[in-house]
Amino acid sequence: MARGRLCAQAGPRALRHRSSRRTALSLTDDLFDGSAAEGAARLGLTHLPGFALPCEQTLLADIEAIATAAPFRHMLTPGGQRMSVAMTNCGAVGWVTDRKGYRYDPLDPATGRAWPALPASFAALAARAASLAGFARFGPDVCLINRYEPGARMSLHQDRDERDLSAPIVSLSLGLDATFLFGGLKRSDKPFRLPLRHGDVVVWGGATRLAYHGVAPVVDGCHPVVGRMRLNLTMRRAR
Ligand code: MD3
Ligand code: FE
Repeated sequence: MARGRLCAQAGPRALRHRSSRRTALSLTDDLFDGSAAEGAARLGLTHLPGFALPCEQTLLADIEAIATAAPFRHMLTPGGQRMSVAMTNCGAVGWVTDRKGYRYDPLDPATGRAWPALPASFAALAARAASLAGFARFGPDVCLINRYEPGARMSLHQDRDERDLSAPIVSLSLGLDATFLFGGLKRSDKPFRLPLRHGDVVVWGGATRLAYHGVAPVVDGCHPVVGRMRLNLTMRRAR
């Protein structure tokens, strides 16, 4: 993944960056003027800015090990379009798409092997975030890892390939900033724009689980720790 090497000013800037970020817990404060709890209740999402910063190095090392065993690749949509986001997975099954459709597959089609195990660091972070959001005992069994290079985007879609839609999804953003597009239950509902930054964690569940969502094209830049990319982890219960 060439962390840091892509960035001229890696080391010292990384530390300044870390210490300048909020690390305190704050719920959905980028979205709402009113009480954060009220916003979360209305939309069914809990935004935890900077929640993952204390484990940034462990998470990045774990992602690097996963990408060595199961390389990032640009999958094809069922319609034959190459996705601009590169993906890999870890856990019991992995989310894949090709001409045959979307599905969870116990084997990585690129290697024919099982996906790497879900690291303890991912599962622990997801469980802690979910519990703060009111989902007790959430234990993810899969994690999709999305890699956005500048210009990469994800168009509005619903996630409905998981068996139990009552389980939340925990997402973690690392690297370049992104604008998350958060729509309603119809594709035509005008989306909210939620800025997501390095270290942010969002818990999505309940009313929002079937909302349309996407990511605006990632603006070029160089993150001092992660380099010229955005990484997003989505931890889910798939089976
Ligand atoms: C809200 N990924 O992989 S993560 C995806 O930033 C995906 O890479 C985005 O959408 C990303 O499917 C967003 C946050 C997320 C994931 C699933 C959701 C938000 C969601 C499902 C329902 C509502
Ligand atoms: Fe999604």
